[in-house]
Amino acid sequence: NVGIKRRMKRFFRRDGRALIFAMDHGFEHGPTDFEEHWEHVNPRIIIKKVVRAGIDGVMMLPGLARAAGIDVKPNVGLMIKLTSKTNLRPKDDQLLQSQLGYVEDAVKLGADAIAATVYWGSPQEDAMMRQFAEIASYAHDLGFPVVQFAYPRGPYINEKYGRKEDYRVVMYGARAAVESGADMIKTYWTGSRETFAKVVDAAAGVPVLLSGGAKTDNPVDFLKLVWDVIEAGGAGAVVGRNIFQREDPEPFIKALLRVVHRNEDPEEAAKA
Ligand code: FBP
Repeated sequence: NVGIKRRMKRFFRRDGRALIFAMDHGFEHGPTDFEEHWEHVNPRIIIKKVVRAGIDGVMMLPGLARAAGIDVKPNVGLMIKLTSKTNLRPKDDQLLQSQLGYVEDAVKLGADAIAATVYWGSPQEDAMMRQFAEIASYAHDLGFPVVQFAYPRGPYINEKYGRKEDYRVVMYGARAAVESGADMIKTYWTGSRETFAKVVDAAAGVPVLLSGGAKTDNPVDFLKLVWDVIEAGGAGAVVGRNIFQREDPEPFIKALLRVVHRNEDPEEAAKA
C-alpha cells in the first residue's frame, strides 16, 4: 500500500530510524508527571522545543492534538493514539485501554500514523485485540500505518515470568503485534542487547521502537540505553518522561538524535 509506505517515511529517515516524542502522560499517568518542569504540561511549549531540536515525530491523544491546535512542521510525523486508560483506578483495574476516538478523527487532525495499545496477557486481551484489529483495518483501508504499543502485562505474566520485561514475553508481544497487523511496534527494554535482538527478530522486519520509561537520573544512562537498542537492531525510540522531565530538553534531544541516526557513542554525543 503506497499510502502506508509514504506515511511511514514521515517518521523514519533514510536510515530506517526514528526518534518520536510521546505526550499522552497527562491522561495515562496524570498531570503530576509534569510537575518537575511544570511549564511542559503546556503542549504548545514542549512541542515547540522538541520540534526545534529536530525530533522526527510526536505522539499524542486526539483531544490534546485538537486542544493544542498542533501545527507541527510538515517534516515532523504526527502519530495519534486512539486508546488509553487513566491512573485513577486501582492497578488491577487498569489492564484495559479503551478507545477514545476513531481513525477518521485522527485523519482529520492530520495524523500520519494511528497508534493503539494492546496489553498482551491481560485478562482483557481479547477486547484489546479486537479493538486493535478494527482500528488497523480502518487505518489500512485509508492508507495509514498503525503503531502497536505491544505491552505484555497482567497477573499471569508476573506469576509465570516474574516481570513484564522478560524477553520471552516482550518478544511474544512483538510477534503478536506483527501478526495482528502492526506496521511499527513500541515495546519495553528487555535488559540486554542480546535479548532485545531477539525481540527485533521476532518482529520479522517490522520496526521495533523502544518505549522510553521512567527518567534516568543521569542523562548519559538513557543515551546508553538507546544506543543498545540501536546496536540490537531496534529502529529508535518513543520517549516521553526522559524528554519532558528534563529542564532543558533540546540539547538532550540533539544528543539522542546523534545516537539514533549517527550511531554516535553516548558519552561523545552527550558532550557535543
Ligand atoms: P515514556 O517514555 O515516558 O515511558 O512514555 C512512553 C509511554 O508509553 C507513554 O506513551 C505512556 O503514557 C507511558 O509510557 C505508559 O507507561 P506505563 O503504562 O508503563 O506506566
